[in-house]
Amino acid sequence: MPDTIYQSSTTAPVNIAVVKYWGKRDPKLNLPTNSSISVTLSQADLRTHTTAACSSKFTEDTLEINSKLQDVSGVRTQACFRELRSLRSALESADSSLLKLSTLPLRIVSENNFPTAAGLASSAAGFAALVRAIANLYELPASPTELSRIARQGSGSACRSLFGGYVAWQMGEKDDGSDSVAVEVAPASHWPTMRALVLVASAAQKDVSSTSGMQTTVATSGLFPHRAKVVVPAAMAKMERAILEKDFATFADVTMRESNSFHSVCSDTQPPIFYLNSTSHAAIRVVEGINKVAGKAIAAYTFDAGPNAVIYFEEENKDSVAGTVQALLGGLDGWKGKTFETQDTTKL
Ligand code: 2P0
Repeated sequence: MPDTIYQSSTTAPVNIAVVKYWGKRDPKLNLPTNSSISVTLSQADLRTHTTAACSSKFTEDTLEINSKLQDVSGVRTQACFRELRSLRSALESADSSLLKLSTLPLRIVSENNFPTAAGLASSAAGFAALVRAIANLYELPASPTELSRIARQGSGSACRSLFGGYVAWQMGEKDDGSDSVAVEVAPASHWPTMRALVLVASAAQKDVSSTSGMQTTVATSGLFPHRAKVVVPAAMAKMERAILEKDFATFADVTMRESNSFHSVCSDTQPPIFYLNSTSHAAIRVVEGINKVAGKAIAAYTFDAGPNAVIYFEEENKDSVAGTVQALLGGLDGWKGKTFETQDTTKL
């Protein structure tokens, strides 16, 4: 049927790293200088919904995000389209009864259920949803880990959004990136009491993009090699164990040290990169205070490439953590807080 439109829809969640990805050893393939671990947030609150369609009626590949047409000529989007088409084309060559979908123009329509102004990075959920929507359209028999290899080329952190729960991105060793993929550490159901409070200090666009910031860090920071070779491998091992043992005190210790280590190499970059502001520092102080009063770590802050805080805690400590943070910081100008659950993507 020449005018038929074939389509498939999917969703992908937002993930927040607790062991941070910062540095590429190969910028073209998005191969990282170190492994990382993230926690996936509930899709009820934060997710990208994407429909991938193809038809001979379409004249060219298009991508629309939140109703705005995007440029698809960039190497990242092109890499994802090329890899997925090549997998479909291999299926078509092996089975001549299959429709030749790989030759048809693609139309991708993507929407976030959270405002871009929420200050949360959307590229991770965005590329993960794009890759899975096309893979579903093409009926590729690919596992989430196999798809993560493709999503990684769209945006590094996107490879972790192919899974729910607790996810590791293994940096890999090979030059072709075939072993730089995401794997599940544990499903969200393994530790279902984990909560994340997202505090928006500023919804403004960041000054220095992650892509250019991390490349300047790799090129200029004297602290960086120590972080990549010594600090992160130790943090990875500790964090995986903390997740498997549901040891919140260790989870919190590694999460906070990791955030501080990442922002330290940012400050050690030339010219220095400052993502945190005085409001972020206030959030750190409040979490330190909460943990001191509790006599143990019941809250853990982390910051990505911006001033917004994500504070992890367990449900039983909701009042002590979320309640205190809201009471102390909620009145500050521009601060907004919301608690999110963690969730398995596979359960949706
Ligand atoms: C992370 N971040 O692990 C770290 C922590 C920001 C700070 O992954 O160039 O948007 O597209 O591969 O994935 C942000 O970097 O960068 C990021 P690209 P990406 O979540």
